[in-house]
Amino acid sequence: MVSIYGLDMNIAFVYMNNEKNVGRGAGYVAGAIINAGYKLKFYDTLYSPIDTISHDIVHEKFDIFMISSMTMLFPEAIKLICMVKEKKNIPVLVGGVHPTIEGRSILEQYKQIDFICIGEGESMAIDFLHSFGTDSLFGVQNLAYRRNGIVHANPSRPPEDLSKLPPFPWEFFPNESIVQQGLGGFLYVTASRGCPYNCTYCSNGIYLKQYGKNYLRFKPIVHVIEELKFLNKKYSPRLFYFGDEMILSYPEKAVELFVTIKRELNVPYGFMCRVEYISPELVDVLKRTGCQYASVGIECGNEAFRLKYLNRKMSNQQIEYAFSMLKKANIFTTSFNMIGYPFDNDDYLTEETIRLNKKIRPNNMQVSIFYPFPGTKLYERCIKMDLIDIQKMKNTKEYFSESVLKGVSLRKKIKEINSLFNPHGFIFAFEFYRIKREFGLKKLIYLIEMFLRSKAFIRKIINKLPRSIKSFIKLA
Ligand code: B12
Ligand code: SF4
Repeated sequence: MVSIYGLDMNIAFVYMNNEKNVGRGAGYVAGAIINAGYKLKFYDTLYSPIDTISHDIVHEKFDIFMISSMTMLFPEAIKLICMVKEKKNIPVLVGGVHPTIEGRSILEQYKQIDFICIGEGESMAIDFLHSFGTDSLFGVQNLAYRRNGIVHANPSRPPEDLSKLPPFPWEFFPNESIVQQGLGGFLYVTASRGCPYNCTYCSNGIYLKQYGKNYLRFKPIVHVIEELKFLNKKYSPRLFYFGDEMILSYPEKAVELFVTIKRELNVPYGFMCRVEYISPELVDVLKRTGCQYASVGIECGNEAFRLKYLNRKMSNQQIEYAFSMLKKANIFTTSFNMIGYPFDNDDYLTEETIRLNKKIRPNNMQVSIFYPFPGTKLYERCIKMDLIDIQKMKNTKEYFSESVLKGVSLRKKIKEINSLFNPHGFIFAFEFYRIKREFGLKKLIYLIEMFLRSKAFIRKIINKLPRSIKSFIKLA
């Protein structure tokens, strides 16, 4: 079935972005649309200001305007949609985590938005385009829409079959977004989708609610390896970083993947995970297969709080054990921590988090500030207790510099903690780790000693030279 407009439709696709990074969700949906034969122009707001995009959409021949947004960038997305709609009546379809959570209320609130994708969008977008302009459009699964002023939300479709996804369109993103120089050459990849947990501050629970356990899927390993080979050849990253929500929730698949990476590519890799998955057996595999990096969520140093308010059932002992195993295996560790919880009036929890980190001594500590994401349990609590400063929330695009809770300011505190744990920044810590790994600690100390000695030796010789030569050297 193809719409009355055929494959001739021109789509403007905007990825709301504020970080040098690749938009996985936006990329997959845009890639699926191109793969189905439609014409699409991809915009990344990190590189194209929204007034340029709006000008393009108004003046170029586009038939549909699609946009992908998370919560923090949604006010900016609305601004762009309004700018376009003021001048051109083009149908607007919005997708992403935020529209998935707030679908109906967005359609009720913003008349400029015509359609919302609730949940995953690859097949939905194709069905949408195929049936555009016909009545069957209103039967497309995962679609919410307004008709005669009334908002409707269609039933959900099953989660995407990851073995059928078209290749990811890396060419939509500039090299500097693909290879993370700020992380010393990491390249984010994914092998799975979904996470079985339901932490009270995380949006993952929304997908779990929509799809149930079927949301957890692993890509065919051969597809992942093909992609890694392509990326390795084209971008030569220094490390492949699996940004999957919880790659280790498929232990056998993950182990098979790591073993295949070692056999077929022999490149360093890393991942995000929870301490529950770190066992001596797993660490042994990680060690043998070239794992160099693991970021592990702690979130708060107080065990009782973690359990009661964050729904994270892990003990401090488990955390200490997991970090000690990873460190013994010579894997660089980052701990993920959050400060500024709604109930932390006197920084008591923050102090406990600092204390736990001092004990486990990760190579790097990442600290973010609690942000109440709509649809999460902690957001509901904050709303009930009237804790959120709505204006601050509207102006906040990331969660590393300030709290959005009323009367709370954490600018100073977060700087203080970062300088306590990361005095020289991530790159320094990771490069130091790499050199140490390459040469061993003894050789590294020897090299530093040699370097310092040779510097002193050269200085001695220079001091003995006539003044005219010395000043020439200085100038050079
Ligand atoms: C990997 C990851 C990252 C990576 C890459 C993110 C990216 N841009 O894709 C990095 C590290 C860069 C990152 C950064 C951030 N992230 Co992040 N990240 C994730 C993580 C772990 C997985 C995301 C993912 O790949 N999902 C799989 C894809 C396929 O799903 P998806 O993105 O939702 O896309 C599907 C649908 O939404 C839909 N869709 C999406 N767009 C469109 C558009 C149209 C037109 C249609 C039809 C459909 C559609 O189809 C897609 C494919 O099926 C999630 C956790 C989670 N549970 O999702 C958090 C998560 C998405 N991140 C989150 C946040 C807050 C951020 C940051 C803002 C953090 C910060 N720096 O302050 C930044 C923002 C980056 C940016 N875009 O500007 C939050 C978002 C919460 C929310 N309600 O908005 C999440 C949910 C985690 C959480 N805290 O709850 N993140
Ligand atoms: S474990 Fe991580 S991805 Fe899973 S629900 Fe908790 S915070 Fe979200």
